[in-house]
Amino acid sequence: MPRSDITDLYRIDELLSDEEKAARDVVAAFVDREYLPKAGKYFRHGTFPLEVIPKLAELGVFGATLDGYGCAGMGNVSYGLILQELERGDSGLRSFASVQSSLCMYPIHAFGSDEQKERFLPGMAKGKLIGCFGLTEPDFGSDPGGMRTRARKDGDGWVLNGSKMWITNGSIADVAVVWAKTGEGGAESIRGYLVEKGMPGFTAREIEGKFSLRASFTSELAFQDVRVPARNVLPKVEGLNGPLSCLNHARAGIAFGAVGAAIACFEAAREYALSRVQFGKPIAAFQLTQAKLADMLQEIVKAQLLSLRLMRMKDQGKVSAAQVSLAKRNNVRVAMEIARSARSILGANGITDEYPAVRHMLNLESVYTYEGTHEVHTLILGRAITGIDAFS
Ligand code: TGC
Ligand code: FAD
Repeated sequence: MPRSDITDLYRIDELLSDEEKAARDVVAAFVDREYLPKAGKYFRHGTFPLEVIPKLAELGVFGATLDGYGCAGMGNVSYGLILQELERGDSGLRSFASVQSSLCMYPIHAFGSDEQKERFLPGMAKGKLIGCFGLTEPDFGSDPGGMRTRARKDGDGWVLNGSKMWITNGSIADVAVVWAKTGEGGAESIRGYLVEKGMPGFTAREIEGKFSLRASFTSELAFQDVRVPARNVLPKVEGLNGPLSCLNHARAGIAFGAVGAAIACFEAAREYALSRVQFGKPIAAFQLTQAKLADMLQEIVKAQLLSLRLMRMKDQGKVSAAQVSLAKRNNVRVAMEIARSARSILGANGITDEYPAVRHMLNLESVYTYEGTHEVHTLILGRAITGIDAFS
């Protein structure tokens, strides 16, 4: 849906092609019609509605930017706008799409054999096969190069041992892209393995007790002597740059997605401020409320322009990791601030799931941490600015 005149103050709409607007609008209509009416319930009950998966597939959401194999072959701006609309629904909904598309289909498409692409991608595009991405481990989050998961060559295939933590879609996935070291040495030996549901020794367990991304599966994966055949090893990638290049793709989408959460919070706060009367006036008439709304809109416009420029550069194939980091870092932080500010405008009502602000506020805590924490992106930028690595 085109944004209201006030939310789209800088007429971003005029910078989009008809194709980009169409990609956005069908997903926006789907989210309005099918997700938002139940978003609070999904969050409250900690459930992800699996029934949305085939519907999203029909809209061309999965692997949207990939060519062939039943994927839509859209540009990155269209993909970003789709993620924006999904995250306007809920970060859990956007996470599902990000992981399926950017973190599972993308590495298979970029680094897989022809046979692997034929085997997995068409089913994933249709939402019939679900994927996940296992990089983080219990003891290695920001520093994935230290991972302990090991793959040992055994005859024709490999034997995998180790564990992965905080894996989105892990317990429902048919295929997991698992990153493991092949030797005892450094990150240069990291390779990607396609571990399939049901392989003996592979288990996935849901992580309980989350107060964030409740409408999303987040799992721990364990590998005990899992035999992975040679045909399930990604042949075209070795080293930490493999998983990190998938993250470039996903992080750019997250930068765009976070704008959707911010828009949802801003629109809810504005509507409430206009109708809620205190001291004989709508609270929107108070200067302090107007200042909050003005700050929100200003940051939304800036974040939208940043995301759009990022994706246009990505379409031209010339985006750098530092550019991606700046957008992820900025947009997620401002979305968090906007969610918090919207929550305050909503007063006591703002703490319930009748309104979206507190749900987005809690979800964005995860988004701030995953795909590189805010601090990691600060250090990536710091390294780009100074040439000095301050990670260790
Ligand atoms: P460093 O020495 O910097 O790099 C090692 C190798 O990787 C290359 N590289 C990249 N390649 C592609 N894209 C990037 N962004 C890259 N950054 C680095 C680099 O050139 C080098 O290649 P080579 O060939 O010279 O060996 O590695 P480091 O160990 O110092 O670590 C760098 C650091 C900290 C930036 C990196 O490890 C990092 O990004 N850490 C954060 C980990 C992270 O983001 N994990 C995310 C897990 S997935 C997830 O959260 C999904 S949430 C999904 C959802 O629900 O939406
Ligand atoms: P740590 O790395 O232990 O960091 C803890 C704190 O220390 C952070 O504030 C961090 O910024 C700070 N810190 C660390 N190093 C430095 C430094 N050098 N300088 C300054 N500060 C530093 N991972 C996957 O592989 N696949 C997934 O699908 C996935 N989905 C996720 C879903 C959810 C809901 C969540 C919450 C996480 C998910 N993750 C996933 C994991 C996520 O990528 C990690 O949580 C993230 O990389 C941070 O790792 P950590 O939690 O171990 O924190």
